[in-house]
Amino acid sequence: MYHLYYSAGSCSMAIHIVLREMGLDFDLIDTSLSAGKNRSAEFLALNPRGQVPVLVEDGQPIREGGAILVYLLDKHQSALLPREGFARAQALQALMWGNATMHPAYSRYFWLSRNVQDEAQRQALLTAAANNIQSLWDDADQQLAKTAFLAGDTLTMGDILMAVIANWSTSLIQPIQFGEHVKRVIRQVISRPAYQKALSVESVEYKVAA
Ligand SMILES: N[C@@H](CCC(=O)N[C@@H](CS)C(=O)NCC(=O)O)C(=O)O
Repeated sequence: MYHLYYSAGSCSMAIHIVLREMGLDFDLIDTSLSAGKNRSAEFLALNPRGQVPVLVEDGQPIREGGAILVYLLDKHQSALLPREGFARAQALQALMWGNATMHPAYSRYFWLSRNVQDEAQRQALLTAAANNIQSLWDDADQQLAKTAFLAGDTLTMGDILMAVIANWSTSLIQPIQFGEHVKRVIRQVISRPAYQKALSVESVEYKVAA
């Protein structure tokens, strides 16, 4: 049995969805960031950075969303991450694009919004960070104009992570314009039963790109 430390709607939701996609036995431990539950002594013992997700298996914590996803998808032989060859490289590229390019672009924005006090400087920095996020979505749309999904013909983990991250866009200083191809994939991803169940269990409303 797996134990997932999560905060509703955050990057941990990608792990939640995948656990459901694979029909695995798990429980969820509410580590709400807004309620400060990620600063509890119990959670900091699992992740001193105070960040979700953390997956615990047999008493052992695994941190870093990208690592958790690859571990689970490999261990349970999910089609969301092909086993070998170029198909695996493409799927890993899509997953890491979400985890190591798109997610940090949003993290940068949220960090600036919390830490820059001077109003003029804050507006300028948030605008620059939002423009950077927009350019990443434009890249994704260009890719998805050429292929059905981020990694090619079939849906992989990267598409699910992309949909989770897209839903963080409502609180930005300027609205993100999602291209038609990105919206097409997001619609397919969020209509999956595992995604819908995760939204409902976490009480998260999907607000963008419909
Ligand atoms: N590199 C980490 C980043 C995790 C991360 O940024 N998690 C966010 C939620 S999406 C978080 O817990 N933020 C709270 C904080 O940084 O204090 C990963 O991919 O797991």
